[in-house]
Amino acid sequence: MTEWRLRTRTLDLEEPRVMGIVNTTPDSFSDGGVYDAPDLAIRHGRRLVAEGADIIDVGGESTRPGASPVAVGEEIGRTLPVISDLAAEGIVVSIDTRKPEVALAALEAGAEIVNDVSGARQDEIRSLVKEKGAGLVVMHMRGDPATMQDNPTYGNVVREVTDYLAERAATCVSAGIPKESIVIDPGFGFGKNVSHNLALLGGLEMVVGLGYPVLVGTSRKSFLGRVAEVDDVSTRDSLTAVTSALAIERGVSMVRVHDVATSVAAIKFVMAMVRAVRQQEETS
Ligand code: HH2
Repeated sequence: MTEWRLRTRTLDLEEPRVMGIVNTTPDSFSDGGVYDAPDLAIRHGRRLVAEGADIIDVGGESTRPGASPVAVGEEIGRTLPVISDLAAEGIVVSIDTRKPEVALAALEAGAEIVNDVSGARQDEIRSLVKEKGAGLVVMHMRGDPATMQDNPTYGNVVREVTDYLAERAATCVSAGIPKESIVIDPGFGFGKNVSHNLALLGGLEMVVGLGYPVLVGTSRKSFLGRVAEVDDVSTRDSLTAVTSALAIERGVSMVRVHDVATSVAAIKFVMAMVRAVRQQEETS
């Protein structure tokens, strides 16, 4: 049985899980400024849980290319009221941050997971995740958000991302973080062009093969609209659901999405198909 060990509990990963996104930023690429008052963000988090989210990922700094950096105090001020409130209601909360100070404040306010898009490269992040017994998402990113989309190049993107995640996860385990606390994420859109993202989506089985649960976040990312040649939020949400379901079918454990209801429906559909295929195999 696959479980994700978090700060105060474990999450069963036998069934696919959905992480709902709550950005408390004024400038996130798809929902910046919509939930930047705590009461709006808290209400939105509750709504995503009602729609089927298992985890709420709270972020206070945009990672879109060219986003303005946010000071530690400001990031804590944006995220903490939302984290404390949702965690007090029993909701599993993760903090989307690259800053150890923000991660620490979030864990002390009730967050269970640190979602670090920089791959837990900093010693301080690894130490505090170990000390607090938190769950950790280790994501692949090329460079940093300011420069990551400046002509990213790979020989074999699937192999290179997989090798990077294997190396990062091993470093976390050497630092004393239990393997059961780690989830890996190929980082769609982080230092990848359209072809890289498509190759990664098709090649997810290699990432899954590392033996860590995998999280995938395609939600509303620009490659969806670019490939479909129709670019509005509703098309991006539909394609998020399609790519999330595809990822789950390829063995991914969890998806990170803005529009929870549509992805939950798509995942239900693909899981019904997976079960029907298994049943057919057992009876023939
Ligand atoms: N994508 C974004 C932010 N955090 N974390 C993980 N683990 N995986 C992702 O793919 C991922 C992430 C970017 O999306 P969003 O939060 O909507 O935008 P912004 O960074 O502009 O707030």
